[in-house]
Amino acid sequence: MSTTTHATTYDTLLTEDQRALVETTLDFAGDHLAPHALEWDREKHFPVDVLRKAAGLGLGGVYVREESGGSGLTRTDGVLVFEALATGCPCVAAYLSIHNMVGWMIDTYGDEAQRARHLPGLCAMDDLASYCLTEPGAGSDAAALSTRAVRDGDDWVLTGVKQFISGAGAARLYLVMARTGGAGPDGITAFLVDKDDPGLGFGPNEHKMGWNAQPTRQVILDGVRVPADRVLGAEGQGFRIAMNGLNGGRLGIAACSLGGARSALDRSLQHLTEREAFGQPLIESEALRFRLADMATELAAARALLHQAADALDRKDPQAPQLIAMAKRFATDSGFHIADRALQLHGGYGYLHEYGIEKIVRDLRVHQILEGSNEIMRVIVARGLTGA
Ligand code: FAD
Ligand code: 2MC
Repeated sequence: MSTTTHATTYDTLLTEDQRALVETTLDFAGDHLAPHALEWDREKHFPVDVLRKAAGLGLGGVYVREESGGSGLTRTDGVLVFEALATGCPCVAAYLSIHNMVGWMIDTYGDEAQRARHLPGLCAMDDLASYCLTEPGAGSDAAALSTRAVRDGDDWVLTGVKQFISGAGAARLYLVMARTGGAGPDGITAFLVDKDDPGLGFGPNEHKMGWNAQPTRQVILDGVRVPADRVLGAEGQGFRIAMNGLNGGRLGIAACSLGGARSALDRSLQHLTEREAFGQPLIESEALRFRLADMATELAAARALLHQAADALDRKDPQAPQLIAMAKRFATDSGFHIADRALQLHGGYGYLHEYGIEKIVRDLRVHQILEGSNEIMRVIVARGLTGA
């Protein structure tokens, strides 16, 4: 499949190492994700064995420091990796992004014992991770969460329900944000909960529009008792830890939208070149060529903004959360619109499962909702502008 639509937009800006990273990841996506993506979508199959293969390339601990057993890549490298992976399957790539968000949080906020306990398994993807912030009564307003953790002697006892948790049931480790103090963000603490902890249960796998190659379930905490060493970071620091994790996660999800859109654009170019109507290939139609040109332009603009935001996070720029919110909003909206236009360019074939375009549309739609909806991204950007 041609990648010429993209080479001019960013390849020249990459270092040799980054180019090799992109090539390796594209090969992995082409060999191990793309050929099976439609079947996984149909069968609602979560390809854990393939995730473990990805870990062999260092993709289980992308942002985990090398001294902690990870790949020690930057956020700028990370957006390249997740865009490339998502060309094969945005859904599987997005789960990997979530898993890596949790790994980074443990490496960054965990103590030595926590890093030693969890990171080897996470980096090898022998253990999968889930990030548990959302609740039935608290989604966008995450600081209103009501899952409670009550101190009992040396233990904490957690009670509540987490909603829409990616990887739930399959994951070994659940990073749970729970209320240990008063109302608002300062009363929240992050906990490391193990699948086998008594009292932990799961709802059924949700029936979804897309993202079918990974499970989404409620995580039900019914008096889950954990020792005090399961607190990640300090008591009351959980909301900030959760938000700092999401800064990186939002970059990853945005990159997955670019990868899906890139694949949809490549397929459209190929389809218009091969499909004939009115005595010539459709690609000869200027209207359709202009459509492709706009899609490629939007993709390049979204990528440029995303790379700028990733660089800001690497530099620990205080403006990074705003730039990330801009990039997440723009890249996920653009990605979805590019995929939707690709579907139109395929005519009736775009609507058929076997052509793979409608799956990309379904998968990318949710990126506008999760890891902070695009309305919340606007809230963050507007607060940055107005200071309130
Ligand atoms: P609500 O908060 O109820 O929002 C409803 C609508 O109102 C949205 O359009 C929202 O943008 C808008 N809105 C809300 N507040 C404002 C405002 N102040 N200004 C303007 N508009 C506003 N969560 C996890 O913690 N972990 C996961 O692994 C996870 N995975 C997910 C996987 C899937 C497939 C899905 C669908 C969700 C997942 N989520 C996960 C949850 C996701 O983050 C939330 O769905 C999202 O944050 C929105 O919350 P909500 O669904 O409660 O919507
Ligand atoms: N980076 C760093 N710190 C942040 C931050 C960010 N992106 N966002 C907030 N904070 C800090 C903030 O600076 C403040 O700290 P301090 O008091 O020290 O200054 C603290 O967190 C509280 O922030 P706010 O006062 O802004 O809190 P508020 O409740 O008003 O709103 C909002 C925060 C709306 C930005 C937050 O609730 C939010 O991001 N909501 C969306 C929830 C979300 O993204 N969910 C995703 C779930 S995961 C998922 O979907 C997956 C698929 C994995």
